[in-house]
Order: sequence, then C-alpha cells, then structure tokens
Amino acid sequence: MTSNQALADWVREVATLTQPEKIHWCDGSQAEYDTLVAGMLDSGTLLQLDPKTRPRSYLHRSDPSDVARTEHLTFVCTSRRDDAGPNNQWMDPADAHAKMNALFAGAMRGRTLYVVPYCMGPLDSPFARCGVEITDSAYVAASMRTMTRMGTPALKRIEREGSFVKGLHSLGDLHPERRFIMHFPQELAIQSIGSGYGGNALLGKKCHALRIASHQARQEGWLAEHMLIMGIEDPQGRLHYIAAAFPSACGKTNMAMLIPPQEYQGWKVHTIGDDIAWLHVGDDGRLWAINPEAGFFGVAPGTSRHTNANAVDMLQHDTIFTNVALTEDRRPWWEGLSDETPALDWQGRPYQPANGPAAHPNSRFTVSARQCKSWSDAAERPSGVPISAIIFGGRRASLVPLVLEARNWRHGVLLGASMASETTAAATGKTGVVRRDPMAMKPFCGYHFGDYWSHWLATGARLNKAPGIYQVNWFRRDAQGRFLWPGFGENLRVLKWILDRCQGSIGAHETPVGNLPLHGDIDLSGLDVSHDHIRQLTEIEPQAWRDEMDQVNSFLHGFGPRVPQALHDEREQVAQDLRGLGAT
Ligand code: OXD
Ligand code: MN
Repeated sequence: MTSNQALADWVREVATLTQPEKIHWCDGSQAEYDTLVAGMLDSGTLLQLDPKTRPRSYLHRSDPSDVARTEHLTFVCTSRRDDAGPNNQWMDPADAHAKMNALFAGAMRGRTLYVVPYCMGPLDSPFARCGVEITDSAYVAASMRTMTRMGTPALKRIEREGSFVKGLHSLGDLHPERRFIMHFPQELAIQSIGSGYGGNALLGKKCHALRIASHQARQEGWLAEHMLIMGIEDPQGRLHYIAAAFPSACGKTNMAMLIPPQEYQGWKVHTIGDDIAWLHVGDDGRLWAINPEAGFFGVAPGTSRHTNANAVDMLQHDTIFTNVALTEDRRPWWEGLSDETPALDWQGRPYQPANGPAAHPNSRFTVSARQCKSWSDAAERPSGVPISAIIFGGRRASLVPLVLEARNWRHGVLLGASMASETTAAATGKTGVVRRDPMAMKPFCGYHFGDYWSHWLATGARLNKAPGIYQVNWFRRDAQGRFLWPGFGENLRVLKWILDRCQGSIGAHETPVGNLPLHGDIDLSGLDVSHDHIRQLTEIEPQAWRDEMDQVNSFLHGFGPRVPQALHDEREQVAQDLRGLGAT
C-alpha cells in the first residue's frame, strides 16, 4: 500500500499486536468519507440530523465518561525525567511501552484498522509536517479528514520525505482506568487508548501539532503554539496578522472569526486558524505563522448569532456535532444558542433541567474551515502570514487590565509565562479555579517549561522585526460579578489599539507592569461602557500587582534551575519598579 518501508512495517507490526478484522488505508476522498458516515449511521455511532435544515450533518454521542481531555492520564515519556519538566506527567519510555503494548494487545479484534496519513499545514509548505494515525475509530478517521489534509496527497509527501509522526489510537474498552495518552517525543510517536474524545483521539491536533511539534520546534528553531491566527484589515486596506494564545474554551474560535461592530464599517477579519500556530523566523527577520489544521473542533455552548454569527452560519451543513442536545425536529441545540427548549439532552434522555445542562458544557462541532465565511486563502500560503502582534489572554475576574503592552520581547515572555486563567470544561476537573497556564500551553508543552521559556527568549533574539507582545483580559468582573467589558465583536476596539501601537501612531501610559491605553485611546463610540468601568479596565492596582509578582516568583522557582535567569531578572525589575510606586 505504500513505498515507504518504515510505514509498511509499522502497520504490519501494529496489526499483529492489535488483531484487527480488516485494514483500510484512507485516501481522503469524498466517497470514502461517505462510506465511513454510512457505516456509522448503521452502527448508531452517528445520528442523522434533519436533512432538510441540516444537510449532511450528524450527532455523535460519546461515552458519558469520555467528554474532555484527561490531563491526569496524559504523559510525556522522555528518557530523562527532567526533560519533560514539572509541567508534564512523566513515564519512563520502556515502562510506557510495556503498559501500552499490554493494553493494545488484541484491542482491535472485530474492528477495522484505519491507516490515516495526514499533513499538518498546507501540503506544499516547507513548514508543514506529516503523520500517520492508526485508529480503530471511524469517527476519528472521518474527523481527521475534516481537521487535517488527510489521504493520498499526504501519503505521497511522506513517501517523498521519509519522515512522519507515528500515532497509534484505539478506543479500547473506553474504561477511564485503561485510558492513557502517551507521547514519545524522541521517537516522534504517540499512543492513545481508551478515549474517543477529540483532544485525546484526533492525534494530529493536541498530541502532534502541540506536544510533539513543540519538542521538534525547539530542536529545529521554531515555535508550536496554542494560538489563533487572524488578519485585521482596516478601511484603508492595511492588513495586519496577529496570533493570540488563550487557554482552552476561552473564546479563540469566536475571536478568530470576529464580526466587526456596526461602528467599524469597512473593517474586515481574515480567519487563518482558531487553535494552533506554527511560528517561524523568516529571512526578513519577521515572525511568520501557518495554521497546521484544516478545520475547527470548536466548543458549541455559548455560540450564537450574537457571539459568533460566522460560526452559526458555517454549522448549517456538513458538520459533525458531539454531545450537543437535540430539538424536537432534530436540529442541534446548546445553551446560549436560542430560547428554545430542547427535546433530548446530550445523553439522549428527555431533557429535564434537573439533570443539568442539555448540551454537555464541552460539546463540540467539527467542521471544515472552508465553510467559514471569514476564512482566508492566505491560510493555504506555504510561507504562512507575517505576524505584527502576539496576544496572551486569560479568563481573570480581577487584576489583569483589558489590555497591556509588554515593554519588549523579554517582558512579553514574562507576561506569557505568568499567564493565569480560570479552568473550563475543556479538561476534566473542577471549572472556575484560577491556575497558571503559561502561554496557554500548560496542557500542551511537550518539554520542560524552563527550556521552553529559554527557547522563546532565543527566538526573540533572532527577530529583527519582532511582533509587539500584549496581554488582554475580556473577562474582568465588577463587585457584583458582572462582566465589565462586552467582549466578542467589540474586542476589535482593543485590537485596533494594539495595531495602532504596533504602527507607532499613538502613545501609551507606561507603568511597571507594562504600557496601558491613554485616556480616550480605546474607541468607545456607540458603546455603552461607563466611565467608571473603562477606568477600572485600564488601571492597575499596585498592591495587587506586588502580590502577583510574589506569586509569579514562587511559580517560576517551582520549575527549578532550568528557568532562564533573564526571566527572573525581568520579574525582579517589575517587582522593583512596583515597589517604587509607593504604598497604594
Ligand atoms: C481544544 C482544547 O480542543 O484546547 O482546542 O481543549
Ligand atoms: Mn485548544
């Protein structure tokens, strides 16, 4: 089936171990996708939505114990424990292989083994990387076609280049005690068993494009980041691209396809990606980004005409929904979509409010990026797009202002490294707890955070036109718990400030923690935000920041001697300048 001997041998070895009934090499064609879907409709893995209002769209209900990423079951297996760092769970590669071999033995009996060749990034991009996922899940094979460049063209590239990431996945028995997601960065290999959830099972996404790629990127001198990529074009036709890191389920998809507010006639958003950016230093000294993905695996709840009309439009056809609720007439439904009452909840039970939300809070849609109205052809450019600004954002009820500009790259790396956010339903565990999530990469950095921050600093030193670095917080609340900022499309007002700063066309208020907007520089025309709210959003409280800097100090020291001294020095500088501000 392939001229690549290593691939042919590996498929044979896996088949011997897992004992599938059949082997199918995916070509990525429409006919193949249709056959996969027909099989899943037959087996009940997919339910057909109303074909009149939602053509070629399906609902998948996952096992109720398998609805989110499971960070406590996710491991990085490097020969030296310290290389994985305190930010990862570590297992010795030999122990991990022994454990996984036992779990995979006979795991595919009675099932089809799909060989899924895929390419992360435009097929003709030198920055793209290929992989092959072996899986016994038709849902995974079909979703990989939507989320990546999957099939024969990817296989051809693998045959030309030779190298590829080996991803082995089986649903196993879906038992949480026999669920593991193992990464072997030194072998460019991933093994995942016991989960059909996207983040654990679509191995091109988090496992390859972030955990394995971040490791590869460090060796090869680039960055693999948990970032959306978007272009913003002003009425004069000036187009700037930005990359923005937010933790899971904090609005990256909404921001990537933002619809400008009414007052912003003539502004246009170009969507390049909503979750992952691979960043390279160009020959011109600028930072260039590609989106390795080809689709969106987005969070459904909260998506509505008001928050993301582009998403609502793109979800009208050719979409697989996972764990959403259903209306009487078989349309997908989730909290925040409309005022309707659904008929069935995400587990297929008649909807009863006493059972909790109708749609699972981490219910998802899987859809081709080409269905999004704001999708840009630039996403197909082999060179990627040049980045003018990098944004770090978190969900913080207090402390962090609406927007803050780093003084320079090193300060920006500190802002990224000290990012914190309230946890969401994208991972199992308690939601709403503030945790540090450096660069939104806590669950995804495949190596020691200390080395990762050094790599960020080293990358900055190679840029002679480095993007500005910013921190944003759309989630500040008042004493009553109400949001101070309207968010969504109105965030363009903050992005405009950022782009004005990048072009040097406006000033800023310099403070020890970074540069803040001058009074009146965030355009509020037509917006109902009180004077007092905007003041709270663009001010810093020195004592709260002094406490924050103490906590950042302990946090950084928790990563031991691999943390670059430059990052400690930068933090010390901020802390010292804050002391100079006096007692307030
Ligand atoms: C995602 C996540 O699915 O970050 O993108 O969990
Ligand atoms: Mn994500």
